[in-house]
Amino acid sequence: MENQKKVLFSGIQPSGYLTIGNYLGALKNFVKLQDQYDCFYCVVDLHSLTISQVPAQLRQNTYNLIALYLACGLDYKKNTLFIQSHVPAHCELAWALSCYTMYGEARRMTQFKEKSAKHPENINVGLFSYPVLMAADILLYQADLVPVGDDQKQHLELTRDIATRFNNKYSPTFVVPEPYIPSKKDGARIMDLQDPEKKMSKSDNGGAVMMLDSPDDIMRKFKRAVTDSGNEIKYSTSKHGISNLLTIYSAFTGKSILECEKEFEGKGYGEFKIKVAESVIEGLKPIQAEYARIIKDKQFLEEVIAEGKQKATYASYKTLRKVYRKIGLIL
Ligand code: ATP
Ligand code: LTN
Repeated sequence: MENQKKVLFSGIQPSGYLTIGNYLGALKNFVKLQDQYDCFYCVVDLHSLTISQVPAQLRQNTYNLIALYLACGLDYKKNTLFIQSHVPAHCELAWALSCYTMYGEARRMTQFKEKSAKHPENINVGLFSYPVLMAADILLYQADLVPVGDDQKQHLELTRDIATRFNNKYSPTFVVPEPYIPSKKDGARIMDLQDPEKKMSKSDNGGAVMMLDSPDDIMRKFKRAVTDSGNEIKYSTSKHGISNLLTIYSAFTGKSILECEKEFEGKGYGEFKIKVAESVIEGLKPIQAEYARIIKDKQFLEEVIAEGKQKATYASYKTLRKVYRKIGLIL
């Protein structure tokens, strides 16, 4: 009998070391959801080509990300952990879907606008069609749920529009996926510690805290975090730095924002920052220890990758064949 569980798909780019934003916005939920869903967790290496990469580093980042998935507690037997470029169906479906995506829709994507502004020397066509490849990733596996950070919401909406358009033009083919985005206070968008109005990002890491940073580095980064000129530790839309630190503290300790505010009533920013750093150091400690063990075991990593490739290939071609048949290609 077929697996009755609903399907979950998500991906992270191997574009550098992961930040605690990637962890709280995405990875932490991957672990939480793995028992409930039939999960596909992908290392989206093809997406990372949209920004210039150093080949040797890209290869290393890809292994690192697989090891980090495992270190966070993702079970490779229960889930499918795999590398996007190992399954050609992603590119094949992306091409087909690009013919059902309007230029005007793609042009509206804020990530495209932001990344174009950040890399004016490399506004490539891949950067523009990035969301179509992302839609292909998700729709290939008939995913019901996609856990992502808030910055990916617009791409998920586009994916839903493409799926619905295709289903209406032919016949029901794709599951229309739902996003799973944590609430703002749970870490949907962790901000940069040096510029708390900007998203913390792994490829632009001025004020980013990395999951594999040493305790000393983590402490130093939090001590230098930008706050405001006030002295109250309160969550507020006008206090970007403090609100961000409260979100991080709340997510790492499991306490509500209200509890955190109470805990620091009458306390100074300096003391608060140290406590936040300590919670992050503690929270990352077991993951870092597991990571250090796994990354050395190349043979094991290769085994995980090979198994993922096989499982993902099988699942994806079922959908691709169905699509090709419906649009009139000869199989
Ligand atoms: P890049 O800087 O290379 O664009 P990134 O740090 O934005 O990378 P992605 O690989 O694009 O990371 O994203 C992986 C996942 O992490 C996505 O689900 C994304 O929404 C989430 N994410 C990224 N940054 C943050 C953040 N600052 N806060 C919460 N979630 C985040
Ligand atoms: N665009 C995503 C990465 C990504 C993704 C996906 C996430 C590529 N394909 C499919 C969820 C589902 C990002 O994190 N920037």
